[in-house]
Order: sequence, then structure tokens, then C-alpha cells
Amino acid sequence: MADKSTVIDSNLLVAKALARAGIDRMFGVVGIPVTSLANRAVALGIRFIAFHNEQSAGYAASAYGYLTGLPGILLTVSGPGCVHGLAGLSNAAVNGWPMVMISGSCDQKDFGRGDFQELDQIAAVKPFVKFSVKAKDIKEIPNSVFSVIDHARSGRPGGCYLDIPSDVLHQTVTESEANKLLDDAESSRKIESVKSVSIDEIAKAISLIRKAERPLIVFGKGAAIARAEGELKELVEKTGIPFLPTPMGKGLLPDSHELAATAARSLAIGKCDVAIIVGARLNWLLHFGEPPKWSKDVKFILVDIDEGEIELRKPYLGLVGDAKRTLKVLNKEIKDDPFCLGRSHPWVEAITNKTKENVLRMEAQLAKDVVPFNFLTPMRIIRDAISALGSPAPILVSEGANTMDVGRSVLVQMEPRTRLDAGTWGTMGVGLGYCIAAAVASPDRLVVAVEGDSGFGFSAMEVETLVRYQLAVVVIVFNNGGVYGGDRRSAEDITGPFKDDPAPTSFVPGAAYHVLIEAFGGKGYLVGTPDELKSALTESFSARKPAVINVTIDPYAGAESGRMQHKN
Ligand SMILES: Cc1ncc(C[n+]2csc(CCOP(=O)(O)OP(=O)(O)O)c2C)c(N)n1
Ligand SMILES: *[C@@H]1O[C@H](CO)[C@@H](O)[C@H](O)[C@H]1NC(C)=O
Ligand SMILES: CC(=O)N[C@H]1CO[C@H](CO)[C@@H](O)[C@@H]1O
Ligand SMILES: [Mg+2]
Repeated sequence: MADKSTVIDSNLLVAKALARAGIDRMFGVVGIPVTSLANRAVALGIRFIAFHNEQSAGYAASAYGYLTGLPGILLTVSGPGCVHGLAGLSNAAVNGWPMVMISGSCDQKDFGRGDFQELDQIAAVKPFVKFSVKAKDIKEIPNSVFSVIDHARSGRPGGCYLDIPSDVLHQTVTESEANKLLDDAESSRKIESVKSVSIDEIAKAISLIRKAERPLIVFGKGAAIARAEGELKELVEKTGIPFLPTPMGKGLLPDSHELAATAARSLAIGKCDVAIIVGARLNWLLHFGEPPKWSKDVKFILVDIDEGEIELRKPYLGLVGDAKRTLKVLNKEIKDDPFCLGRSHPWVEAITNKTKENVLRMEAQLAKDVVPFNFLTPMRIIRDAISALGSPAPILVSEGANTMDVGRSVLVQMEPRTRLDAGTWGTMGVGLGYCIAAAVASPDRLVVAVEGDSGFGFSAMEVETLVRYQLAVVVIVFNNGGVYGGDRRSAEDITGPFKDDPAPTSFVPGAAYHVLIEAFGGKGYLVGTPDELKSALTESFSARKPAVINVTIDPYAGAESGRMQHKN
């Protein structure tokens, strides 16, 4: 038993503060000056997932925040470690996910003299964080830790940064002082107060929705992080209004729901007259809410936790507040004044008809076994293998261009927060970090990644991390030999002194990605036919061990499916 005069250092004090805040997982790369911090955290029961690169660890931390609602923690060294970590912070900012980066920094007295890995880290993180703080003394640590965590999850979630200089990491206080600092900081934590929507505004929304002839509900990952799935289901089923999820909103209501307008997206957004947008931004992914994709007379009801978002978009009606709580009030008020469009409502019928038509056309394409593989045949086989698993559904991770686009329309999401993809920025390189975060956050679920070979390559070394922690992750690589696939240059581009270099889009043909994971003791599969793919999926899904399936795809397949919406 430690007596009251035992001293503890900042490393342990940070770990204690994190543990008090309920943090139980951390992601990062260690080294001077943060190795002890990681070790102390582990000793206190915080699992530390050690990565090869802070970029992947940062992506993992941001996705962990999204999946659990508690900020994901990224630990890095100073200078270059912090710079690599900016990828994670920017990802948290752009997707609205709670995360905290904690970096060591150089000795305060040597700053400005070219100290080891010296960088003004507070300045470097500035564009990507909601809040940052440097603990200039051990006494500031508890307060700083609670502040970054509380800011990261308040309002619209995002990234925050805590800087701890190496001289501070070496300071000590007595155990009793430490406990007092923790207690004081804890009691001064601010309870966030989220503005709640007024009944007046709700009444306006209801009257607008009632008068609508072609209403539509759109929801995104803001609704997912608010865990508004129950309220969305009630709203959709009570009113009979068709719905459209954004890519990561998929699964809040099952894709198989009869009011899902996903397969009739163009019709739904092109013809709706009132659109209730819940936790989704009218950014490029939703065509800015403007013609020609949307009708020029559409009236938007925007439900968003961020008042700034409503000021920016200037919707017909803005409801500021948490999605779950706002919808709860909306549902309650509708109950007194019930209405339901019903299946034979012309708008619902138009959407249902269009959905059936598009699904039939897609299924006819999917039914063919095309070998060498196009994108559709292996995607159908993967979809069916995932469906056969039932519940709990696996968490699907996806990145790539063709691979992600085709996957988004073919793969089926049945449960909330089971899809992680390239997100608002269309970021390549998130895949393996997301897989690791998902496996750590939901050990009961299998994680299945469907990745383009380029997307996979950005963070492929982290397959070693999968093996080291024995995570239940199956990574399926759609190997078409490059970015978008084979060399598609026109003759006029193939000239000049470097004309014999491979195309900027090309990788080594026949790359044996499945062998990469075998170098670390994981399981690799090479598949080129439906039977080979089916058997690799059956085996790897039931083994629940790290695996990479290298799927040989025709380098010139892709564009013919006519569904490619990626932006270069
Ligand atoms: C960080 C980042 N760098 C570069 C890009 C540009 N980019 C878009 S998709 C893509 C890769 C597409 O190739 P692949 O993952 O193999 O998918 P495919 O279309 O071949 O299925 C790249 C590099 C990006 N989106 N993000
Ligand atoms: C939907 O399809 C049915 C059956 O083909 C047809 O009778 C009906 O008119 C269609 N409704 C709309 C609104 O397009
Ligand atoms: C080792 C090996 O056979 N790799 C295969 C992986 O995928 C590529 C690209 O489709 C094939 O050409 C290779 O044969
Ligand atoms: Mg590719």
C-alpha cells in the first residue's frame, strides 16, 4: 500500500485522469517522451493499441470515438509524431467524431533552440481542433485532461489536443496532492448544456410535414452518433415517410426497410418537396441541397446540434439540438396529431416502384458470375456471406473508388453504426485503423473490410497490428492493380522521357497482398473465382482471425457498371 508521501509522476497522473474520465482504450505510437505514459495507462487498465504509424492510429482513435461516443485517444511523440497525428485530428473534425490527441513535446526551456523533435504543436493542430491546451506544469494535468475530453464530445463532436512537454512529464507530486488535484479538477468539470428545441418550432415542423406532398427523411452520421435510431424508426413508421441514409447513416434503419429510398435516390431527392435532414450536412455529398439534384422549391427542415451549420445552410426551418432528443419531442407531438402516408400514397408508391425497378435491374447484373471478376460478382458473394452471418452484423469498413462505390450500393447495412468508409473527405488510408478501432470497440462483432488495392496500401503495414492483437478482422482487397485499376491513359499522355514508367495510377501487377499478412503469421487467401472466394469467406468468417483475401479483379472492369460517383 502506497503511503501518503509516495510521489507519482505526470505519466501516471495523466493515466489516472484518463481512467477517471472513463477512458479505457488508447491508440498510438510510443517513443521518447511518452513511452512511460503508455505503460502507466496499461497498468491502470487502459488497453493501449500500439500501431506502426500515427496516421492509422489517429484514424482508429477518431472511429473509436464515433463507435463508442467516448473520445478516442491518440498518443504520439513530439514533432513528426504530432504531425502524423494531424491526419486523425482532421478526420475527427471533418466527420464530427470525438477524439483527443495527446502528444509529448520538447522541453519547455529548450524550445526555440532546435531541441529534439521540436515543434510548436499547439500552432500545428490549430486548424483541426475545437480546443487545445498545453499543460505547463504537473498541477495543470487533471484539469487539462478533463477539458480536452469534455470539449471533444460537447456539441458537434470533434478533435481536441493536449500538449505535455517532456519536462512536465518528469515532474512529480505526492500521491495525496495528486488525488486532491484530480478531485478538484473533477468537481469543476463543466456539464454541457445542449440547447433543446422549442415546442413552437416543433409545431412548425409538423405543420410543414403534414402539408408536404412528397416528404423525405434524410439522416447521416450525426444521427448515428446521437444514437437516434429508435426515434428515427418511430418517426418513419408513424408517418410513413420514405427515408434516405447518407453512406454512414446506412443501418440506422435497415437497408431492407420497405420505406428505404436508397435505390431510388435520384427520384427521392429530385422530387421531394419537404426534406427533414437529421444529423447530415448539406455538403457535396448531398449536392449542397441545390438544383439540379434537388428541386428548387424544396423546403429543408434541418435538425443539427450545431447552430453554425443552420446559419450556414439557411434552411426553411432549423431545429438546433441533439438529434435523438429533438426527434423524441417531434414524435411525441405528432402523436397528438397523427398522420401516415400509407403505402398507396402516390409519392410512397412512386418511390417503391422506382426502388423495385432499380433493384431488379441491379440484381440481374449481380446474378451473373463474371470471371475474371468485375466488381459486382465478388461484391454479391461478399454480401451474401455477410447476410448469412445474421446478427450481430459485422462492422463493414470500406475504402477505394470503384470498390467503395459499388460496395455502397450492393452491401447491405442492417444495424446502426456498422459502416465505416472514406467519409466526408473521401480519405484513403483510413481502412486498417478503422478495422482495428471497430474490432476493439465491438469484440462481439466480426469486422469485414472491402478495400481497393490502393486504399489498402495506404495503411497495409497495420495488418501486423491485426495479427499482434489477434483481432477478428477479414480484409478483402479488390486487386485491380492500381488506383481505379489498369492504365487508362490516352496515347497523347504516353510520351516524353519517362513514357516507359508505369502509369501514375498503376501498381506492380499481380501484387501478392495476401502474402503480406502471412509474413506476420496471419492467414492469406488468393482468389479469382466465385468458388474460391466463397470458400475463403466461409473459412475466414468462421475462424474470426486476422486474414487478407486478395481478390483478383479485371484491371479494366469498373466503369461499365455506370454507377461510379467518385470524385477524383
Ligand atoms: C488521402 C487521399 N489520397 C489520395 C486520394 C485520391 N484517391 C481517390 S480514390 C483513390 C484510390 C482508388 O483506388 P483503389 O483503392 O484501388 O480503388 P479502385 O477504384 O481501384 O477499386 C485515390 C488514391 C484520396 N481520396 N485520399
Ligand atoms: C406503381 O406500379 C404499379 C404497378 O406497376 C402501377 O399500377 C402504379 O401506377 C405505379 N404507381 C406510380 C405512382 O408510379
Ligand atoms: C500472387 C498472385 O497471384 N497475385 C494475384 C493478385 O491479384 C492480381 C491482380 O488482379 C493478380 O494478377 C495476381 O495474380
Ligand atoms: Mg484498385
